[in-house]
Amino acid sequence: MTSNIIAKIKALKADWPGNIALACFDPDYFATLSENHKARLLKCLNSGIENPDSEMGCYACQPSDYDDFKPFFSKVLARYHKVPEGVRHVNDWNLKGVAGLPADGVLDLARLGLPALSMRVRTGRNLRDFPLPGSMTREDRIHLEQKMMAAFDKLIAMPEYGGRYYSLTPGNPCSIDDTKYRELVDEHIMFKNMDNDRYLTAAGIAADWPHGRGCYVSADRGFTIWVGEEDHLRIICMQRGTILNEVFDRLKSAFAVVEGVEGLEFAYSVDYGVVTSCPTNLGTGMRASVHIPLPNLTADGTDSRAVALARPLGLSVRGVGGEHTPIGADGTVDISPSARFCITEAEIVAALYRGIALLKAEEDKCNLTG
Ligand code: ADP
Ligand code: DAR
Repeated sequence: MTSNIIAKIKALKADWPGNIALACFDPDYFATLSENHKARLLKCLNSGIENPDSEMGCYACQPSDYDDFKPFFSKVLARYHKVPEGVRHVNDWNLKGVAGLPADGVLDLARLGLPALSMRVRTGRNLRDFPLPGSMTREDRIHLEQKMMAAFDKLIAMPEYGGRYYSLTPGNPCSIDDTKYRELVDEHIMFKNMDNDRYLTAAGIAADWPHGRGCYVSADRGFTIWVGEEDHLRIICMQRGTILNEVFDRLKSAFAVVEGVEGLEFAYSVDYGVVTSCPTNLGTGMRASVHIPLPNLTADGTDSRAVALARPLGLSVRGVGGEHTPIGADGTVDISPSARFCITEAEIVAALYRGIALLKAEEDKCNLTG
């Protein structure tokens, strides 16, 4: 069986050079592993084997995978994040001292000539006493949801974070019907049906859908916590406005409250920082994004020009429904820094501000040149 899978990986590697996991798979290293570790590593690569068009092509399935398979993951991380192998990640939410900030430290989009826009910052976390989503059983998923529902009771009692939990688990006392689910997805509050994501399905991350899945939402709908998506938790703040500091600082405060809930112990690595399912999120687990209309750069109805301009600026361009979705009819796109590893949380939000300024200048140039 092993020789067959190695031959399959070798063939796929030749046909799909952009698949980082396949490119970094070393048969000689693989041969040194025990049968148990061979099976564990192949499970990490299954999504990229079944979906050779993957960019990353692998997910961690146990919190210790990044350390247990360091010769493999250190190559994957270096190639995707474009950092030296073996570099150590540092976390820091403090904006003070971050290079390139305005003198007063205020990241105000209005200063760039922009109106109030939808701003969102999220970070992922996984509880260290559970397998990562790719290896959870249905019982694990239900147990994790119940543990989080007890934690949410503490948030519900707090004026600035109080709200309610919406569960997708059949029979859960907080369960919602499909109409409410779709309403929350359309509001960009709840995550999309994971059964429709072939990468997450092949990774085992979408297994048992929708059991153990749900979303906590604060009363003002500006603070949400996803339960059971690609990571155990996605902790999110989102608001319409122009000052990025506000949404970033609210997430920083809200996360500190969540982290302080007794019994919630998150998975961290001394080398890699926050442990996440996907290596693209490792380190900070943070995506900071703005939905910005770029009608000139998307005048051809696609994001091609925006992507070509954004990539050298270290920015990702996605659709208004998030990953793998189309841009808005009015040319609105989701812009976020691509870097999440070997960059601090504060540097990410500063990079978003700088990136938006540069992209806005390119959009305005189209107005001048027609
Ligand atoms: P993530 O961004 O956490 O990796 P997705 O790409 O699946 O997850 O996006 C999750 C949801 O968040 C989607 O509905 C997407 O439209 C929404 N979203 C992302 N950024 C923003 C934003 N700046 N404003 C409003 N909604 C956003
Ligand atoms: N399609 C997968 C996802 C990579 C990044 N997106 C995440 N983690 N949601 C790939 O390997 O390309």
